[in-house]
Amino acid sequence: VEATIPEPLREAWRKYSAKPFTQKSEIELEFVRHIETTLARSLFNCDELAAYSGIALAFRDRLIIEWNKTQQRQTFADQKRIYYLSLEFLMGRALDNAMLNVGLKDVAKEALGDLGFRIEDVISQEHDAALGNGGLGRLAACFLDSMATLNYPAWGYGLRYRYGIFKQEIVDGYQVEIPDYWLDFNPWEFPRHDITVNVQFYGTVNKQRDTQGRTTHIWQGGETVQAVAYDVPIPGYGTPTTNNLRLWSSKATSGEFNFQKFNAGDYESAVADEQRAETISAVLYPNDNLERGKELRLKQQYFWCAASLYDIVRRFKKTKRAWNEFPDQVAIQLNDTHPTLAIVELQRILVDIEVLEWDEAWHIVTHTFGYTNHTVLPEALEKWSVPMMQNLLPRHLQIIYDINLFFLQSVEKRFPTDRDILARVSIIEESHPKMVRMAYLAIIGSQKVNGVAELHSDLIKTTIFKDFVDICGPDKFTNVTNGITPRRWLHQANPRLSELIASKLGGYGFLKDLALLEELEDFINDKEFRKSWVEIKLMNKTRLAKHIKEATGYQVNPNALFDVQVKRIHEYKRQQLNIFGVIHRYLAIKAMDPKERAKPVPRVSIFGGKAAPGYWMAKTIIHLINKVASVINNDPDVGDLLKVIFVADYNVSKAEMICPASDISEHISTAGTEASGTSNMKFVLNGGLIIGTCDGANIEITREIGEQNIFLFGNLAEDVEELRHRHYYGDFKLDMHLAKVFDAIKGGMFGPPDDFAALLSSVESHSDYYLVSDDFLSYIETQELVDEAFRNQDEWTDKCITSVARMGFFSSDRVITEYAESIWNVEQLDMGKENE
Ligand code: C3B
Repeated sequence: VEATIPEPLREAWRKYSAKPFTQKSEIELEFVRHIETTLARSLFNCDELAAYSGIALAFRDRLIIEWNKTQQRQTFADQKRIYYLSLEFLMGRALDNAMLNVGLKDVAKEALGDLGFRIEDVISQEHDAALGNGGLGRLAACFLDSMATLNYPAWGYGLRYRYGIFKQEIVDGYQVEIPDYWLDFNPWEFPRHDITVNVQFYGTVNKQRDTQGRTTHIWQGGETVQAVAYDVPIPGYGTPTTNNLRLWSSKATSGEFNFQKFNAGDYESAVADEQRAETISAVLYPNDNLERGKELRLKQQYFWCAASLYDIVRRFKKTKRAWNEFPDQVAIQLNDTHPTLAIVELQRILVDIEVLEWDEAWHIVTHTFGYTNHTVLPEALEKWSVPMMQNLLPRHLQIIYDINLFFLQSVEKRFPTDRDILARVSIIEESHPKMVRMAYLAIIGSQKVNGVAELHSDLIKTTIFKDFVDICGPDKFTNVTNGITPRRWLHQANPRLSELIASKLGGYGFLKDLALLEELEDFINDKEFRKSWVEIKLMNKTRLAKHIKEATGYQVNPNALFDVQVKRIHEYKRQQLNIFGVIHRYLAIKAMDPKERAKPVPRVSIFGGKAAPGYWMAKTIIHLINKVASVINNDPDVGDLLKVIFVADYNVSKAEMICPASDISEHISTAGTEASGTSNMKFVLNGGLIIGTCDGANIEITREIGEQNIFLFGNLAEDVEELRHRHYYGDFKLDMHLAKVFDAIKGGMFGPPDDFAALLSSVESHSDYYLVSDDFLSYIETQELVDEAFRNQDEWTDKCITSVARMGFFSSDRVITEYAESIWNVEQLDMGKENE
């Protein structure tokens, strides 16, 4: 039977076609129907989890109707599409976001209320979709929101991990990792069992001559695994556009490869093969800014690139265009080097399968891709061993060698006298074993390379990719400073603040045009407004205090200064600097005459973040924070003056609670190491101030909000190299205040000193690579300025309001518009009247 229903029958279909609901009664009907039928519960048998499931399924249906229409509209418009390839999409919860984006949260709240539920309790039942580690994955999620909101025809492509980032528990002060199996009930995905791609690995390459006498390469894989598509609808805010995030899940190919074993009676080994296939998409690698070179990770990367490319090419071929039009129809953005094999795969498809000439194919490839670099840390730059790649992807390695050969030939022609340049820029590093430098391959195969904040984009041009600027010209390299979606990070996370702003600006237009926030400055002297502003901050702090009490047992005072550092634990992000500063403060309080102790500003130092399971030093930092917390929090001399809290299992939904509750947040990386940072933007947008180094986007935040509204300290990026050099040659003296902190730790104040010996010696006797000692004095002095500023609550509020008003630049809508115009050359879909 034909898939398409003939015209005369269509009227009957249209009559019953689903309409997106808008009314409370319709939501109630769908809610109860799903609970009774989809969930097979008897009437009235409904707890909060079932209520979540029911309302989520109702909204899922709502989204999919618009999703279908969006796909039709985009097919019909036949414009260039964006494909965003990312190994991580740190989405967090979907229900609240879906309700807000389609503009029905208030209606849903009433509907749930009618049926006996509080919407907050229902929302909090949802398991975070945590398919990412940190900033890079969350950036991808913000981009999806903005691309849909701005009506760009865009697809995300990723992997459907069965296990997301692990759950963190703190046991005796140590991090313990618990697997995050999150797929028990996930109403937000649609399995597409009809959309599958066979992906091959291993095997051999044979040369053949075709009928025209040309040499072609036949890759005969030794193993084939099936990729199955799972689609996740991405609703835009205030628009019907609902884009698609396609996640691939791995599965054994049906029939063929276990058939022989099965016939031979080897049933168990046939099953083992099936399981091995499923392993590919089983687990997200839990490293942030660190690469480990594991074969399974390379397999993940190729599996995902091959399936995505097949899908993209299939869609292009349906339009029956000539190959040279491919770059006019397709823009593929590589989120870091993780998807670099897509470059090689497209060249392989064009040359080996579509039999284009090499040069013609390469022209198409190099006009299709863009590459975003997110780090300059050497340990995070991907390199794959040549023997591993030879084994797993023999044809791809050949193509990489050819790309490299042609590239080096062109370099040699242009720089005939520079003897070392070829070795420096070769995709192949001549080490033992040889390594494939993925960033170089990504640069050579892309039309544009961008960093994620101004300083970072300058640094990649002057340090790690310097030679490529000389070779490719400066125009290939550009900057697109990161941003965040104001829908999730203001409206959803801080509904009261969003409402207050809307009441002053005459509506929620700022959620689509964040620059409108600047009008807030007109209200800076409005007494009622300021009062509400302060009350909202206090309410948000009280909510966090309640969570802290439930999670840790510690009672914190919501009127104290909340000082927050939440992000992945990493030496370069310098949580150690923060906790050493806390110890310094503690020692100062202890040394005070009891009568003097009324003076310091009461503070709660809040930490949160996961350490990669194999990153021992990061785990030691977590341990120290927790030990310091248990000493300080139980010291009667200190009371409310200082509390230290470690919030376990920091994730997107915790961030939504924490960001609105900070007075000050810490973004204190060694200058030049944090490419951008994005939580800095979230905190300021929610009316908190920043203490930070001159690094990443902190610099542009300062430029936008004004230096008087931020607490900057520490050495500059341009001085780091020199300082490291001096340390290396023995010119190092531990800061005297830090020395006292170290003495306290060594004296056993926070438990057995041996537990922290390696951490202290990374500063004292291993050259203090991250400049903790060099920045310590400036850090503690600046923290005193923070105290002083906080004492004057009126001025503090001035700073907060002014800063929020000037944060318009950091919307991910601005970011996506820049990518679209300067890198992708893609246009928004004209929505005609629909978008009114
Ligand atoms: C991060 C960087 O560490 C952040 O500075 C940056 O804001 C974000 O990416 C987004 O651009 N990053 C990450 O989370 N994981 C990596 N492997 C590399 C960078």
